[in-house]
This record gives sequence, structure tokens and C-alpha cells, in this order.
Amino acid sequence: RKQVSDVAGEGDEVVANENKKIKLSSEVEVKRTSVSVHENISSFENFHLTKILNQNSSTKSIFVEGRFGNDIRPAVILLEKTSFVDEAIKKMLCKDMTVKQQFHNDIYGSYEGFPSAEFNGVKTTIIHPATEKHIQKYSSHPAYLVQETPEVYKNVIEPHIQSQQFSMQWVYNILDHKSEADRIVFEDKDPILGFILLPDLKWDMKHIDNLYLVAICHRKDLHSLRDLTADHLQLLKSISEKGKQNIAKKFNIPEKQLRVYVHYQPSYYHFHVHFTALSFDAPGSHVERAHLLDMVIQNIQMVPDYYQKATLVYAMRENDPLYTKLQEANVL
Ligand code: GTA
Repeated sequence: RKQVSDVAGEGDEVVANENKKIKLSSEVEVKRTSVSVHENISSFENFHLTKILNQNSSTKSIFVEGRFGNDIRPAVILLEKTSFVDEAIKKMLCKDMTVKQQFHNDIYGSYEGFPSAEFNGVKTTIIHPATEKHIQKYSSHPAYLVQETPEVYKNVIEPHIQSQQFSMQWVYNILDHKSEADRIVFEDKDPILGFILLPDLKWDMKHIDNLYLVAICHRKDLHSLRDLTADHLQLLKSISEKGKQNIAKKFNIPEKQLRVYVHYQPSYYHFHVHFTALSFDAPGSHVERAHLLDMVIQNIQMVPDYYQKATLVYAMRENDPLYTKLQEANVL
């Protein structure tokens, strides 16, 4: 494993992937720059695929690792085929869509159809420069359930997350209106009770059936579910109520069709809340990760320090550095 932190972006540790399939030999000129590919990318012309990290035929998505041009820093690309938009179908089914017949039998015919490019978009997320943690996050590895007692949290998890978390720069850019300001759906500017509600990175904003927004609180001292106490009830209720109201109004979806939850463990330890359409089987909405906000509020109302006392159960993947720490502590 080779540390190349001298070419990393601010706040990011960049580590060359040990499973790389291309050779980064001395004849490759290493680009010593912190410029990100997002500054000027218009195609994948100079992209070299190094590894398929994961793929899923149900969600029709694939996650890969690669490199752009002679940049030694890895990139993670998430590709996801999107569902059809009702209004676009009429325009799509025209002479520009060609078809290739595979076979026909009586009144039944099977074809491969080729809609024109504008109807053929693939939701594409590029993470560059990606860290080893991103590569791990999007790789497929067996997972195991962990029972995290308050003691395990204090002795193993808390010290680890303080030193090993993902960069939070994207969160601060949103809170400071430096990025995605035009995407904000609602903002309460109060420094203690305030938050910003905006579409999640995973939502293309074209389909209500996979609606996904995230509310990010302004205060920076709340890291996860573990930090929540009765002191935060007003904030939690405000996020729940104002978040649902604003989404319902803007996207014309009933409040009662919104799934509102927090992740434990999250990837980013700045408190935020997920809002997804109830009809959407969103990544990370399963029981071993999602905690419904209404239940969180009720638990805290019954026991003010519920989340400091509770044993929390979640799935941990074998390739996560925390997995080894938990094994060393005889928790796994
Ligand atoms: N608006 O820059 C951003 C941004 N970033 C960097 C992250 N988010 C952002 N939103 C905006 N702008 O919902 C969003 C994330 C996520 C939330 C953070 O902030 O999309 P979390 O801290 O609880 O982290 O939430 P979590 O759960 O790991 O995030 P994520 O990315 O949802 O991952 C959960 C799992 O979903 C992953 O392990 C992966 O297997 C899967 N997944 C992630 N992205 C996709 C995808 N595009 N398609 C299919 N599956 C995916």
C-alpha cells in the first residue's frame, strides 16, 4: 500500500489501491497537482478502468475504480441506469429510436432498442480524487452484524471515527453556500436549530419514485445518533416537520409517503437526516442501518439519554478498518 498523500486534495488521505490492475510504472508521469477532474471533464476519453468494485443487476448499477489520464490519484465512478420518465416516452418512441430484431414468433417479437442519446442518460457520479475509504465503501465484501454497547462505542468506535472519517468539506461547502446553493429546497438559518434541506447526491431529480433529499444541520457538534439527547428534541422535531412540509409542497408528494431516517453508522459524522420516497428501496434504508426519525424522537422522549445507553446493532463489512479493531476488542 503506497501513501501518495503529497498529491492529495485538502483533508484527504489518498492511498494507491493495492488491488490495482494497471501498472503505475516509472514511465508514467505522475501529475503532482491537486486539481480535480471536476474542473473540466466532458467525456471519459482519458479514463483507464482498473477494477470493477461492485455491481447490482436489480438496481442496474455498477461501481468501478480507475484513473484519469496520467493522474496517479484513483477515481471511483458510480453508474446507474435510470428509470423512464412518463412525459419523455412519447418523444423517445420516434424515428430516432432504432430497433434490432432478435427473433419473432407469431405476434411476439424481441428487439434491442436504441433510443437517442438524450433519452439514454446514465446517472454518473465521479469521486475524484477518491481515498482508500471510498474504494472500500463501494466494494463488495461480506458483512457481519455488530452489537455496539456504549462501552464499545467509547473505547473502540469513537477514537477511531475521530481519526479515520471521510473529509467533511462537501458538507461545509453546502452550509457556507459555496456549493449546491441553487439546489437548496429549504433553509432555517438558526445556528442551533437550523438546517439546510437539499436533494441528495444520489437523486437525479427527474423521478419522484426515487426521491431522495438530505437535511444537514448547521451546528457542527453533533456527529451521529450516539450524540442525540433530550437537548436536541427541538432540532429533530423541526427537521422532521419542516423537512416533510417543504418536500411535500415542492415535489407534490404526501408527507406520509416520506421515509425520514438517520444512518447508524453514517459515512459522514456531521448530523444529517435522509428523506426518501416510501416507494423507493433506497440504498441504506434497510433495518441494520436506518433509524426512523420519529422513533428516535420517541425513544429520547421516553429516555433522555437513550442513545448513550442503547446497544446499537449494525452491519460491518470485512474490509472496514473498524472490523479489525472490533475483532481485536473481541466484539466480532
Ligand atoms: N447533496 O456532495 C454531496 C454529497 N455527498 C458527498 C454525499 N451526499 C451528498 N449529498 C449532496 N452533495 O445520502 C449524501 C449521500 C448520503 C448522505 C450521507 O449524503 O448520498 P451517510 O453519512 O449516512 O453516508 O449519508 P452513507 O449512507 O454511506 O452514504 P451513501 O452514499 O448513501 O452510501 C450508502 C450505500 O449506498 C453505499 O455503501 C453504497 O453501497 C450505496 N450507494 C451509494 N451511492 C449509490 C448510487 N449512486 N447508486 C446505488 N447505490 C449507491
